[in-house]
Parts: sequence; C-alpha cells; structure tokens
Amino acid sequence: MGTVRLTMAQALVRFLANQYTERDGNEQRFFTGCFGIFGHGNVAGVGQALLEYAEDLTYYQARNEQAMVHTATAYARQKNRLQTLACTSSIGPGATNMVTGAALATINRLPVLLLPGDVFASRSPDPVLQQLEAPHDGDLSVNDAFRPVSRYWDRINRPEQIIPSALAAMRVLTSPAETGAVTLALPQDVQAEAFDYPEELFGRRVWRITRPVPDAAEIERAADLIRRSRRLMIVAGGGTIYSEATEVLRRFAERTGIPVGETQAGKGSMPYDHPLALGAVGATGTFAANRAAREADLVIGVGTRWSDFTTASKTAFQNPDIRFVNVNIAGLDAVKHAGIRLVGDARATLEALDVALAGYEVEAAYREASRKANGEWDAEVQRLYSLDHRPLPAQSEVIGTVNSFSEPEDVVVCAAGSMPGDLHKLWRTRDPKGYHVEYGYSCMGYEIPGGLGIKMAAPEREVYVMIGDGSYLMMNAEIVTSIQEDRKLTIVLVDNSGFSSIGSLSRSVGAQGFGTQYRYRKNGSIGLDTEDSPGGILPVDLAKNAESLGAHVIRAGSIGELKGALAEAKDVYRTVVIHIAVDRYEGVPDYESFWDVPVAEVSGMESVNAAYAEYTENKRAERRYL
Ligand SMILES: Cc1ncc(C[n+]2csc(CCOP(=O)(O)OP(=O)(O)O)c2C)c(N)n1
Ligand SMILES: [Mg+2]
Repeated sequence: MGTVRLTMAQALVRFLANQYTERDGNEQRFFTGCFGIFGHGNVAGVGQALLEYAEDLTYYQARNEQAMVHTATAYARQKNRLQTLACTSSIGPGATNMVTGAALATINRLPVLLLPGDVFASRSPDPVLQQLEAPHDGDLSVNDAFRPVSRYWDRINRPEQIIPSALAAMRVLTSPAETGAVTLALPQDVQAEAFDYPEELFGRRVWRITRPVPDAAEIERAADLIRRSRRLMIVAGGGTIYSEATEVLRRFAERTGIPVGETQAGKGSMPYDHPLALGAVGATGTFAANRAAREADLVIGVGTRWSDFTTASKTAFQNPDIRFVNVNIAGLDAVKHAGIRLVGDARATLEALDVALAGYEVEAAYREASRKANGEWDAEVQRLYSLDHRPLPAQSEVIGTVNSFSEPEDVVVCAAGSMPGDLHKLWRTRDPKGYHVEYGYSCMGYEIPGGLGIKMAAPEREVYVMIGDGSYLMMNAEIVTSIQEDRKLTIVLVDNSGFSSIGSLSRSVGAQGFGTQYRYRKNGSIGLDTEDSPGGILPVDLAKNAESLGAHVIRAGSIGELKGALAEAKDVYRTVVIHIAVDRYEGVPDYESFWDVPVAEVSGMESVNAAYAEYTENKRAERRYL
C-alpha cells in the first residue's frame, strides 16, 4: 500500500470515520459525528478537515463546549458505550470549558473523545491569544488540566505522532474497563501540517468488545459463599445495563429468588413491578431495598462502583457478617468492600454464576418477603404521585404525571437537584434504557445537552428532560441545538425558585437554607430561607427565556394542566418546554437512610449545634467493610 499526503487533522478525521465496534456479532461505527465550536485554535485544522471530509464524519455545531461533551457522553450511555461522538474545540477557554464534561464522562465510565486545540508546537508566535504562560514550564498549557480527568491523554507535537496516539485512544475508548474521556490536545500549527500517512491507517478497523469471564475457581468460591448465606441481595449498577445483562439478571433473580436493588446508573435493570424488584438502594433508596440491605449477609454487586449514595455512606449494610461478591469488568470496582472479585463481563459472569448455583434458591419465606416489600413500596409511590398538594403541586406529583403519561420505552433524563433522588425512588421503570439520571458527577446543566445526546442516539423514543430552575439557568443554550438538529425534547422545567435540594441540605446541617433562593440583596442582606426574608423573590421568568430560544413553551399552572401540556407536547414537532411551579418545601422523605455531609463542629448558632449532635449520632453507623 502507498501513502496519502494529508494534514494531521485531515488524517485524524478520516481515521475516526473508519473505526467500528463489534459485540455479539453486531458491528457499528464508533464515531457517528463530531461536535464542535470553532476558534483560531481549530478552524484551519480540524475545522477545515471536517469540511473537506463532511461526508465521512458529520459535523454538529454546539453552543457551549461543556454542553457538547455532555451530549456526546449521554449519546454513548444510551448506546451502551458501543458508539460515541468526538468533540473539537479551540484553544484556551473553548478547551477548558470541556474539562467538566471530561470529568463527568470519566467518572461515569463513558467513552468520549475530546480534541482541544493547543498552543503552537513551534512556539514561534508565543504567547498566542489565550495562551497560558508558565514561567517555570515551557511545555505546560491549559490542556494539562485534562490529565486528571482523562483515561488517556496526549499532545500531538508532530503530524505523524497521531498514528500511535489515535490507536491508543481507540484502545482505551473501546475498553469497558478503562473507558472514559480521552483527550488528544492538538497544537494549532500541527493540525494543519502535512505528512505522508500510510493508507492502512484509513482502513476499516473493528474493535471487538468481548465478554470475559472470571477464573472458574473464583466463580466456585462465590457460589459457595452464596449457598452458605441466608439473606442475599443483588445491587445492580450501570454495568448491568451497559453489558445488556438485564434479561440474564432477571432470570437469575427469578431462579434463585435473590431480590434486586438498583443504583442510579443501574435503575431500569429490573421492571419496577417485578416481585423481586426492591427499587432504589442507598441514600436515595426505598424502604424495601434499604431494609433488605440492612439485614443482608451477602450482597452481590453487579457493575456498580459502590458510590456513597449507593452505600448510604457505608451505613446501608449493617449485618456484622456482611460479605460482598463484586461482578465487575473493572478491577478497581471488583476489589471494593473486600469482596470476592469476579472480574468479567456482567452478562457472561451472571450466566456462569447461574450454572455454578444449579439447584440453589433462597428460602420461600425470603422470596415472599421481597414480593411483599415490592407491593408495599409501590403503594408508597402511588401515595406520593397523588398528594393533591395545594396551592402548588408537589414535585412527586409532577414526576408521577410524567411517568404515567410516558410510554415504557421513553427516556427520562436528569442530573442534579432534588429530582434525581425523587426519580430514583419514584420513577416506575419499564425499560432498561428508559431511565437516564447522571449521578456520578451530578452535574447541573447536564439535563438539556444530555437529553439531546439521548434523542440523537434513540430518535424513536420521546425524551423527557426533567430539569430544575437552577440547572436550567446554568445551561439551557442547547435548546437551540436541539431545534437546529431537529431532535425534539420535551423539557419539563420544575420551578421552585431556587436550589431547593441544597436548601434542605443546608437546613439539615443547621445552615438555615442560606444562599439557596433567588432573592434581591437589600440592606446588605441576602435573604435567609424564611418567609419574612428582606428583598423578596427575583423577577425571573424562565418560560419567557425558553420562548426566546425557539422552544414551544407551555405554562402549566396545575397537575391537570400538566396532563394537557404533555398531550399537547406530544404533537409538537420541535422542542417543547413545559413550565410548572412546585412547592419548594414539599419534598419526598428519606427512607431509613443516611448521607454523610459534615456539620460544623463548633458554632455560635443553636441550629448548627443541634445538627452536629444528630450528625455524630448518625455517623456512628458507618462501617468499613473490611
Ligand atoms: C455544576 C454544579 N454546581 C453545583 C452543584 C451543587 N448543587 C447540587 S443541586 C443544586 C441546586 C439545583 O437547583 P435546581 O436545579 O433548581 O434543583 P432543586 O434543588 O431546586 O430541585 C446545586 C447548587 C452541582 N451539582 N453541580
Ligand atoms: Mg430549583
């Protein structure tokens, strides 16, 4: 084969267009496009290449670099990590805007390729516009900020260097154990420099995603332990869904009688009405799952990284003899809580475990207790769905109304505020891909760009973006992009005029809701969270804002009007924003759980001292699981 003379950016675009993944015999393109915002750091390099090779790799224009990374990440999650999008930015602020997105992708173990522009490799025009000058280090640029939040990072200082770096990037992106954000920083001069690239670089390349199984001896050890335990529970995490293990999990649970709790990323692993589904577990868990967790002597974690929300800050599992079995593709997670390490693909490992446990099932009474708990929990959900709270409805009623209106295959998306916890408890999931709450980074602003990524990945599903006013204010510009791309979102903007989740968290630590509402500053005081706070509420009209961005806006003044709005929205072809105000204080309770947020040890405020006393008491339940 010969060579082909291309710029580094042209070579990279052509390479990206020819990468495929394959799992279970299904092949698909890995990069279906490239999001970008151009500036002097990428316009002549990657920008020119995307124009020249527009038929090979589709370009999508975004409004905010952080948001476009969220879009790409949500897309990858909806595609179970088998496909993703690349993101190109200029140098400087365009690049660093992507750092938050990179952290989110890496923490959630989702593949995304970031291509920030970088300062001249030649250094000749230094300092170029937006260049950081470090007096002690000539090789430092703002792109070094991507290092801790990337699973692979490189700076491409010569055009031919893209050959090994692009391959290394693909290795990491397509490895379920290693994946996350990959950053290739592209100096603006090198992007436009030519090299004679080997033609093989641009051939179709298939990255096979296999289903490794753990060592047989470890499976036996786990099976032995399971047989010897009496109160068992499965905790299903995101890995269950990414590995498409939900069917196998359901059969395994039915055959053995072991009930299943779900993490945020794992919610949807079981249909909500399955007799062995205990629902959400941990700090935002149901009483059904949290009671089972408290007593359990053996917990099988499947594809979970055991975050503090899942373990209720290590208070969820109180049996002194608790042991863990961790089914996980990543050694990092499999080793947690001194568990038996079943390092492997979730689906293949559950199948192997099922064979090793032939003939085993839990006691009939234990199975029956799970069925009963499932029913009792759903009655609680129904109660919260139908509070009929006045004058403003409760958020739980909004959630119930959207859930009841949506089809099983529709997708709900959320990330931060009080809704993720409420959705974790209350959303009745009916499809493994119907629930998308980003709770690894819980990043305010993910909701709308994330919703766009989901809709791009699954245009046949309606996407319901549940967003608080705080998140909406932080990042709403991708409404414009959703209209540009003809990817309709139904955005339910749940307005309680402030950061209500942090308001209640603040009250629980004795800090009285300080700084969590939209209040005028008057007489030197920004209002505390009390009725007589000076200044009053700021005159913010978010519905008007959504209108100005081109969305079809519906103002719903009650739950009845919300039902009508959802029906109207279904027939609108472009992005809809339904605005509804809710009661800020009518929250969903916690169900026998704890979340460790430290309280001031000394204070002149009585509210803080009372909170500290309660905190020290609760904290005593924390365990180490060694
Ligand atoms: C980017 C970012 N900044 C800060 C936080 C901390 N935080 C979590 S929820 C929240 C308030 C969210 O307000 P809103 O979207 O209105 O939801 P609500 O709490 O009112 O339900 C804040 C500030 C965060 N999660 N993400
Ligand atoms: Mg709010």
